[in-house]
Amino acid sequence: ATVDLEKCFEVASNLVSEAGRLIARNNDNRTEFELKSNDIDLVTQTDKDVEKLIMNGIQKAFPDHKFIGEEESAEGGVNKLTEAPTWIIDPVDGTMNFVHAFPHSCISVGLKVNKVTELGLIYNPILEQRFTARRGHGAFYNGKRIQVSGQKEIGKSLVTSEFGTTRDEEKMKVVNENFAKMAKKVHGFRVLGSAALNMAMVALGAADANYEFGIHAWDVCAGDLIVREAGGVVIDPSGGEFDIMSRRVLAAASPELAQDIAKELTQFYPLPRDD
Ligand code: LIP
Repeated sequence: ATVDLEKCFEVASNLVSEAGRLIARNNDNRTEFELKSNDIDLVTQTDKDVEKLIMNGIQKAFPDHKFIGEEESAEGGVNKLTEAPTWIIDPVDGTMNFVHAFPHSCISVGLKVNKVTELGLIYNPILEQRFTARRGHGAFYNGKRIQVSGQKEIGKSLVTSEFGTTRDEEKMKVVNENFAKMAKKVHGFRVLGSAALNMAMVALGAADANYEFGIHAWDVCAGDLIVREAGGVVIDPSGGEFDIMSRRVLAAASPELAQDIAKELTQFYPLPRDD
């Protein structure tokens, strides 16, 4: 069956707006959280409520579509990506920020059909920042077309990354090593607490690159398309092809910058993969 992408985008757009209102309403119980894999990997009732809202809404409109969702996966859901239309959802990316009222969290929704990402939405309901893209139709910020900076030189670049959601010693060693390397090379370095919004900042031209080891498919599915539709590149941090299930990502404003950063980075291969 053919997929009505126009309708998919409209349904997702409305659901993301509704989810944004839910996040605003849940501001009162924001600080109540549970732990997932460890003491800095958090989940709130809002994460669960938003995921349910979006999944139920999509299921109603498209009963045969499949899902890969952050909270569903935490409860033992299956992550196998097939050819079927599959929605990849992070209900609240930047949960730590949300819990602390640091106004930099978002809902991230991507749709893959035949394993190709067709649409992506990233919405920060607190600052009302909405990033969207449809494959072949460009990337938009609050309805206005956006473009990456095009920056090629690492020394002139503002780069983002994250500490991640684990204190695993081996992982932290690599994170710190890379932070130190970047500090010596880049113009500026930022850690803002949301993998999806980091990608959105590259698409917007506000950051020149973002890399992270340990991300999940739902953190970067929408961001990958939005960056590419804004004229940027998304690759594996080793310099090879991006693999959405590998838990590794490097987005940049130009292929030259992407390869330069890849060469600098100490590599880390998180286990297990998402699939
Ligand atoms: C997290 C991001 C965090 C990043 C992690 C993870 P969550 O998402 O916001 O900045 O380092 O890789 O993806 O758990 O808040 O949805």
